Order: sequence, then C-alpha cells, then structure tokens
Amino acid sequence: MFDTPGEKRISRGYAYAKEAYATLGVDTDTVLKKLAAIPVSLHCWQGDDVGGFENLSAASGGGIQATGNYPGKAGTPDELRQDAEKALSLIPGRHRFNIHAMYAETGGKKVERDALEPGHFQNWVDWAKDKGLGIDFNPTCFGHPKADDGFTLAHYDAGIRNFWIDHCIACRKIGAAIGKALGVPCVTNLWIPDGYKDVPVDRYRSREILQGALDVVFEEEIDPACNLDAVESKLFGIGSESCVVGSHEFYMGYALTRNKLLCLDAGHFHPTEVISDKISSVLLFLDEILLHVSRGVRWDSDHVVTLTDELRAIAEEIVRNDFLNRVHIGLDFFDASINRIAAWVIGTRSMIKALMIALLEPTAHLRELEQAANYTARLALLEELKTLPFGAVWDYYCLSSNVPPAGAWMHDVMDYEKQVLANRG
Ligand code: RNT
Ligand code: ZN
Repeated sequence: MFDTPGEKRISRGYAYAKEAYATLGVDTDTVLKKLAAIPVSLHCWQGDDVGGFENLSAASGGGIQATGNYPGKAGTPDELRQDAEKALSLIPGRHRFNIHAMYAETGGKKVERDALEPGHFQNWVDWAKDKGLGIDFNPTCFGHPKADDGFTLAHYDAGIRNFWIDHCIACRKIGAAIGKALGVPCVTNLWIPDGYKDVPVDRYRSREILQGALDVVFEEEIDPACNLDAVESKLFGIGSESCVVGSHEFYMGYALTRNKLLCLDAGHFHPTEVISDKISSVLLFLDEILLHVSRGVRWDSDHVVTLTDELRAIAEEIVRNDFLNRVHIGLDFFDASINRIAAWVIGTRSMIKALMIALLEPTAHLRELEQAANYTARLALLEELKTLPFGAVWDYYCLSSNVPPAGAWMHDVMDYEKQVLANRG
C-alpha cells in the first residue's frame, strides 16, 4: 500500500491534513479509529426498488415508490446479496444490512406473511455471518392484497388488523432469532402506511385502534440483547395526504410510554423541518433511537443521500453529544434511475464522510466559545472548518481500509455493470 504515484499523493495529502487538524488539537488517527467502529445499516431495498421476492405485484404500494428503470436490477436474493457485496467492497468500515419481511426465502413455497419464521431468513443470517455484518429487520405492511386499501394495524376490520398483528409478532421473533444468531441485537423497525387520502372525521379512533394493535404486537417481552423494537412515524404519503395515523406525536408518545426506539426518517416531516434538530430533544427522554437517513427533495422522495448541510448536521448532533451508542444509523432511499450499486455506495459513503467531518471538529473549543457567548468566534471557526482538508483524510481512510478512494470506485461499479448487471434478464 502507498506505493503507486496516486497512493503516494494520498499519503502526502494525509500528512498535511494531519498537521492542519493537529493545530486545532484534533488527532486524525484517533478520529479514523473511532470512525471505523461506527456501523451504518444499509437498506436492502435500494437494490431492487423495494420489490421483495414474494412475486406478489411489482409495485411497492403503501404510498412509497421507486422511480426509474435503470437496467440490471437484482431479481433474486442471491443477486441482491451479490450486489450488496459489491457495494460493501467499495465502502470503508464494517456495517449492517437491513432487510424486510418480503425478502424471505421460502424455497418456492407460498408462505403468508403471518406465518413467516426465522428459517425463512437463514440464508441472510449465514451470509451476514460470513461477511461479518449485523442485520436489521422490518415487517412489511405494504405491497400486499390485505394492505391494498391503505390500512393495516389501524384497520377497522379486526380480521385484517389481526393478520397484520400476527405478521408483526412473527417479525419480532424473526428479529430476535437473527440477533441471537449473530450475537448483536437486530433492530426491528415497524412502519405502516395507514392513513387517509381525504380529511377523516375520526382521527382519534384510528389512533386508538393503532395503539391497541401495537400493544398486542409488543405484548411479549423480548431480550434486548437479541431484538430492539423501533416505531417509525410519517407526516403524509401518496394516498395518505390528509392524515397519517402513525404521526410523529403518536409514535413519540408511544415510544416514551412503552420504552421503544423512535425511528426518525429524514423525509417524514414538513419539508423545512429537519431531524437533526430533533435528536437532542428525543434523547433526553428516550434511551435509543433509530435514524432513517434519507434525502427528500420537495417531498418524501427518498433520493440518494448526499453530503448536504442537513446530513452533516445529523452527524454533528450524534458525534458532538457522544450519542454513537444511542443512535442506530440506518439509511432509507431508493433510486431506480441510476446504477443501484452506485446509489448504495454514494449514499453510504456520504453518511460515513459526514460522520468523519463531525469527528474532525474541535468541539470542546467550540463549546467553550458558545458558553462564553462568543458567538463571533464560534461562527468564524465553524466557517474556517469548512475548508480544512477533510477530503485528504477521507482518501487516506478509504485506502487504508482497502477501499478505492475518491474517483476510483466508479470504475469498479462500471466493470460490474458490464460483467454482471448487463447479463440479467
Ligand atoms: C416509508 C418508510 C419506510 C420504508 C421502508 C421500505 O415511508 O420510510 O421506512 O421506506 O420500510
Ligand atoms: Zn423510513
């Protein structure tokens, strides 16, 4: 390593950056050690446009939709794992993989969602073990005939409601089995699409029904060493513009009173509202939270995560407050208009880059300035930090993690596209 002219350039760049950060009292080597220990949960559904492998219907339903038709989408679990492996080989660090119930492998047999068992996810567990990955899990309460009218756990019909309750109970057991098998807890996140296209008359009753259903889902205690339950709120979806039953206030209250993880999805609030500002509030009252880091453009569009101000702010909130053990960082985006492996790589590398930049900050000094009400110096320093050579630190991190640095990984993706993706039907 560090023999080729390109690698030598990265090595020289790092030496310069190390000195530059040292003048601020920041040790870049320590930063990179910390960074390497932060897992990011890559969502499997970027790889197949939220399709799953149950052959039910092409569309995801539930008001979420991947747009685009870039060729080469994964059509089988093996293809999806192969694609994920490719993406992971271009991402520094050790991470997690987030799957949905609809990615079950039932050996060609039709298994209803309320009858799913840990065995249907054995291939995922074996794969994760082999690759040193953790796994997170999700019930799939959409893209199914029993969810076609947009209601699941909050359905007025007890038959349909119970079907989804049973599905969610099955999923918690699957999560627990996964966590047990891998020796690290699985975060099982519950999101349901339930909501009204037009103005409802009785919001309270719908929310009361949801509360009751959730209490049944969560009745059985599960060892938190195996499974952690999270609940995800939303403001609106396609077809649920007027009222989403599982709103922020609903799940905030639910998580607080039932000791659950709250999942904050970056696209699930008013367009000018940001989740970075919520982390410090909710963590005053909750032990742990889950993030669905996403990028909404004008609405909950789930664009690929990029290094935006908000992404940086999210990372800063986690790092500055030492919340790394209380915030589970998951990604949630799906873009079918570009190479799907590149989408994973861009989004995950951006997340890690944001965490690195936050770790490179001389936070203690900034805090002192703030406490002394020296807002002038605080602003001046925050601005100066923006042009420090973090790109050189990033390239060095990639290279020393055996991952291509900036500008190099796209060649791998293009080769893979020619050799693998182009041959898919
Ligand atoms: C939908 C939620 C949810 C899904 C995934 C597929 O608005 O964000 O998290 O994106 O479960
Ligand atoms: Zn989400």
